[in-house]
Amino acid sequence: MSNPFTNFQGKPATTPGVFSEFETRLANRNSGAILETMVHDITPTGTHYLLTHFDVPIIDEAAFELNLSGAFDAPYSLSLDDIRAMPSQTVPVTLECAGNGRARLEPRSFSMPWAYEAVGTSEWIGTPLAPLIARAQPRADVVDMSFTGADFGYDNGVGHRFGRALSPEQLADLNVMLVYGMNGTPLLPQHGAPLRLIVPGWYGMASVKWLTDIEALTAPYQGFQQVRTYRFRQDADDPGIPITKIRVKSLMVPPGIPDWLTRKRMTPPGPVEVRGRAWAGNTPIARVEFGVDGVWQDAECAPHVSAHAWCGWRCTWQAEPGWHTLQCRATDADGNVQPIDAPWDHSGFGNNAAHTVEIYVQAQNVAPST
Ligand SMILES: Nc1nc2c(c(=O)[nH]1)N[C@H]1C(S)=C(S)[C@@H](COP(=O)(O)O)O[C@H]1N2
Ligand SMILES: [Mo]
Repeated sequence: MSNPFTNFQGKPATTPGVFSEFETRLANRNSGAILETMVHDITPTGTHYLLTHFDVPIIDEAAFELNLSGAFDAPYSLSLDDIRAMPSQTVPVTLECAGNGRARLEPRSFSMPWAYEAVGTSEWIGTPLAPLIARAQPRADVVDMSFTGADFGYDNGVGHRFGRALSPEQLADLNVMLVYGMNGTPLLPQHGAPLRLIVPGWYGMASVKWLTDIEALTAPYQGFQQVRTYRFRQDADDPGIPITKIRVKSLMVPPGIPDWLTRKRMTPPGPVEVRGRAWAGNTPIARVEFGVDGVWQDAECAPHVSAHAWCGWRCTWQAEPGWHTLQCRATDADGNVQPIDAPWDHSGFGNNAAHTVEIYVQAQNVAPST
């Protein structure tokens, strides 16, 4: 099918060097977390990262319907009031965008240029999905359940509504929720209001926002966001491996005070308490290490905020004068260790390389001045 975005030649597969205007405009739309708020177990709502491919759809809540259709014996629709009247649960879940860290690959994929900030933890308020699916009575030959959002746009010349699917086995394995609230308040438009999916433990693309349709399919789902992207690939022709669970990762709250432009840091010498977060999908974190110029020490980990959310960590660094490179890396209970160097990926997905912060330890007292 022909459209104005077919055969768009302006997008290189990967690119080195400076960021383009396209990338910086995407970065303005899709804000990232403010790392210093990671002192909180729950990310303040206004600083939860955003990733919206197309436009935020404006949805009339009174007219809203969630439709369950396809290979169900008892398909039906629900209003928002119906969904809000169902048993509600509030679950802290850490969400991370699969593209987090993309900007730090060289050459990088030409897309949303995340460095470290596409992660956050919210208390999602909603109802478990499984009973709603069971009530519709999926037929025995269902192989995929698709979840489609109200947002429509083009990517690589293909017009589509944002959609994803999960197999019956994946649905049985994951505590998927239908969500209408976040941190004690109604879901904000940019986070998927009035209704979204939350798929705990998986990268964010699975958590479809502005959800309006659930369809039971007897053939594998072929939606663009499932088949054409969100796959680990080595090059453009690689069929790739579907992206699922969030890889083990940690971040630190950058210590000291920043330089406006470079975000490099400065701190006086002596003991510095360094804090951060670590997560690995639904797998517990077994260990977090903090490194100074390549010398590592174990950090102390707090309990996970929930089975689906990050844990806090802290350690004391004896800061000595001069420039230093600070890093952190986590190990999960399955023995997966966060790498120091970024794992290459054609689309910049799944970069869980160690977080690196440059800091100068200054002996004399630096008084605030204007
Ligand atoms: N309908 C729809 N759902 C979507 C997206 C989207 O663009 N459209 N983006 C996905 C991606 S890639 C991520 S990382 C998460 C981000 O959720 P947030 O913006 O609430 O942080 O939403 C997912 N769900
Ligand atoms: Mo994402």
